[in-house]
Formats: sequence, C-alpha cells, structure tokens
Amino acid sequence: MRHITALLAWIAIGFPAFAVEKPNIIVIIADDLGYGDVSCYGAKAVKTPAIDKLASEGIRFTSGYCTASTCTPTRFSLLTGTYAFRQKDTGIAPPNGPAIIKPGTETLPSILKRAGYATAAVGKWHLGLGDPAPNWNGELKPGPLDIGFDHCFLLPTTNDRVPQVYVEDRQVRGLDPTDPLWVGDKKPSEDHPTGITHRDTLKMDWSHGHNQTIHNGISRIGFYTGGTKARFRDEDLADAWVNESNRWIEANKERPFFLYFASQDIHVPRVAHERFQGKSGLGPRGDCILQLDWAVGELMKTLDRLKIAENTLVLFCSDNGPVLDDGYKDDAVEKLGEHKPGGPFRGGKYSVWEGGTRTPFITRWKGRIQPAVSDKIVSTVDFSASFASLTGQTLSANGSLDSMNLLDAFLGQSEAKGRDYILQQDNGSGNFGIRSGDWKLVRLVKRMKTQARVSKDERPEPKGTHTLYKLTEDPGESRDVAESHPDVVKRLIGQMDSVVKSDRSRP
Ligand code: NG6
Ligand code: CA
Repeated sequence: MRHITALLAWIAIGFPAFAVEKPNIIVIIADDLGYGDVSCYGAKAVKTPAIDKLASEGIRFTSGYCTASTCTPTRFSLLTGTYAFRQKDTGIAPPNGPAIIKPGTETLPSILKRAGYATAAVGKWHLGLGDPAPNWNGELKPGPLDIGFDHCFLLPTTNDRVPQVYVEDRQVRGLDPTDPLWVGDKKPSEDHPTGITHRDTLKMDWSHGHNQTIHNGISRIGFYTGGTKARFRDEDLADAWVNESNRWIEANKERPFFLYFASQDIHVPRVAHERFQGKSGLGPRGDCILQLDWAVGELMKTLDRLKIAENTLVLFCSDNGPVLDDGYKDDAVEKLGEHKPGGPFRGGKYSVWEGGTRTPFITRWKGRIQPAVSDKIVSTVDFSASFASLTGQTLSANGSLDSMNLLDAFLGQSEAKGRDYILQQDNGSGNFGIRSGDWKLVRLVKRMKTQARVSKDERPEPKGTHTLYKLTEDPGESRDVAESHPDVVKRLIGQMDSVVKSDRSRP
C-alpha cells in the first residue's frame, strides 16, 4: 500500500529515475571480512551458501569498498556519508570513548527517518557512547538514539574491548544496580586478575595486547569490574543479534524500515557458538565465517517468512579487510592452508593497499535488481546520497559531505556509472590510497607499526612516499610504475589532495 505513489508513477512513465520508492533497507556489515573470505568471491576452503545466494540473486560488486581499513572510521563514514579523516579522533574507539557522531549530524538513519522509516542498529557499535564518556550505570547519551536510530541493541565497542555487555537503547541491558559496572584503563586493584597474572587459566591465549581484564576465559583490552549479571558469552552474540533483528523486523514489517545489522564476526576474539566450533577446518576464524553466513541466511529467511523479500533492499559489506593474527593465538595463520582472505589483493586491515578496503559488496532486491556481477566502483560512504535519492530526500547542505548518489549502480541499471575514483584511508595516520580507473596511487607518510599479521606473504613496504600501480595488470600492487608514468602520478596526487584538503568531495 505504501508504494502506491511510486507504483502509479512507474505505470505512467515506466521506471523513471526520480520515482520515489521506500523499500525496507538492511545493511549487513561484517567485521574484518576480506574480499576472498566468502565462496562467491573465490574462497574454496570455506563455503558461504547464504552470502553466495544473496550474490546470485543480486549484484556482486568486484570493486566495492569501505572507506577505511579499520572499523571506527569506516562505520563513521558509512553512517554519516562523510569521510572520517575530516573529523578528529575517529580512529579505533577505546572502551570509554565518547560518542563521535555528534547529535545534529546528518546520518543515514536520520535521512531515512525523515523519509518515514523505522530505524534500528543491532550489533557492533564502536562509535563511542556518551559525552565526555559513557555513563555505564546510567543513561548512555548521546548514542545511536540521538543520531537517527529509533532503537538499538549493541555491543558497545568491540568484542576484544571491555565491557562485554549489551547496550539496549540508552542502557546496559540487565544491569543489577547493586553490582555497578566500572570500566577503566588502569588496573582497579593489585589483585585484579589479568591475562598476564592468570594466563594459564585462559581458554584462548593472547599473542599481543589483549592481556588485561579476563571475561569468559579470554583476556581483553581494558579493565572492568561489576555488571556481572549483564555480561554476555561471546558464543551467544550471533544468536542475540539475529533474534533481536527478527523480533524488530517482525514488529516493523508494516512500515518501511532500515536495519543496520553489524555483526562482530569475524573480529577477534573469534569465538563462534559451539555449533560452529571446529566446523570450518580453518580454525576459529573460519568457524566465525560460517557463523556470519548463518546469520545472513537467518535474516533472509525472516524476509521470506514475512513475505517482504521483494520489498527489501539488502546490502552486504565489510568494515575493513582481513587480518589473521590480530592479538590472539587462534590458529588463523597455522590453519590457513591455501585460503587467501584478501583474494588477489595486497594488504588487509590497517593498510591502504587494496586488501584494506576492497571487500565483498553485494546488493539484492528481489524482483527489482537483475542478478549481475558489476565492476562499477562503489563505496559504503555512498549509501547516504543513494538512499536519500531513492526515498525522495534531499541532503542537507552541510551534511553527507562525501556521499555520491550511486543509486543506479547499486540497483544495477544499465546506464549506471560508478565512482570515477575511490579514496582509501587507514586508521587515520595520514596514509591514503586513491584508485582512479585502473590506476592506484599509494601515499605512505607513516609506516605501519602493528604486530598484527595480515597475510602469510606480507611484503616489505615501499621506501618512497608515493608509488603507483596499474591494477588491471597488477591487482596485487607489486610493481611500482611511478617512474614511467609521472603524469599519472601528478594527476592522482592532485586528485587525492583536492579531496583530502578540501572540506567536502560531493557536489
Ligand atoms: C587494535 C587491536 C586489534 C583490534 C583493533 C580494532 C591490539 C594489539 N590490537 O588496537 O586487536 O581490536 O584494534 O579492530 O590491541 S577494528 O576492526 O575494530 O578496527
Ligand atoms: Ca573491523
């Protein structure tokens, strides 16, 4: 019923570009999932039937990108339509970090709310809560409800950062006031057990960092005490997100709704539910891929059961590229075999090589999108302008500063254009990549200082600041051709600078 205006417009003039449509929109964002980690993108060692089905019923993008090679900046730009490097302190958010998307900022959920959507965020947040810090025992404000979401059910930061509790709307769910939650970055008492003092009791050992407060047999980043009844088991997270999403979808099925479904899979510590443990043959990292795939399948089943699949645009993406050892000894390197988490691309999490931000990227809208594989360049930062266009909303003059309207590309229209270029950032060090057509320029002003192991065949970083690669011939960015193409280098440096140094990149 709610689509009657759009339908009439279609019948009258046949799919005009400006017809307003209000399908439900579900953005599924995976965590640390690489381009090569799912079978529809070439993985052989692990099978992802639900994600593959999504791809076969929709568009599988081969040049789909997130904006950054770590979580917080990618999520910031996905939700605001503005690159994270434009705002200070948008790198990996710490446990007690404040809300970094300020109330009043135009966001994807606020745009859709304006269009009449019910909006919810379920899963990993990692964009800070509160101001100047989260009030764990009181109101967690500002938070998602102050930037356009009607409802949220969240993991506040990351599963490896304290505290391991759920946040529902503005509160820690199930918190017993007689057992308050304390979160800090200093050891609260001399005898507080940590991953160092009680290492022999851990069910998953750490390899670097991650040696502070222990919860569920796993030591984490940061310290906390209390909130005992509110704490979750890592094994139950995927079920919790799926159950809450199903409940919320069902409750809102009569309205257009927007669900931001942010799985913590396959971020460390990789602890899938018991039913997935040992099932992939690749160790916990592979088991979490199976669990992620299961979650995608469950959400799609819900759409089918409620008969709303043909009225729902589903997008699948990741928040950054892959990592193997990200601080826990979980056999990700040892059991890797021939599996290539980054597919043909170099680098992964933390880097501006293609592997850092080029990820699985799928759109599906049954009955509306013709199944295809697309090489159009698209980015998660473009959701704001594209869905504003879809739902008849105008972007505010000072909001969504880098979001391009790629609706036609997302929907696979034959005349669609993707982006001409894509800008890639890391966690905010000032390193950037820019891809323009087949060319890729890498600017390294800082060398990566992380103990994380991203792939089995990491190569030494180039010495020069700017290097150039021709992706058609060299998708793995291994042959620097800057010297023989000074004109291209100059052009791309100019283009990169004009995006980075100006205050916006959208028209
Ligand atoms: C790093 C953590 C890493 C991961 C990352 C954030 C250490 C040594 N490493 O600082 O394990 O948590 O932050 O990942 O602590 S992200 O995907 O949420 O950006
Ligand atoms: Ca991540």
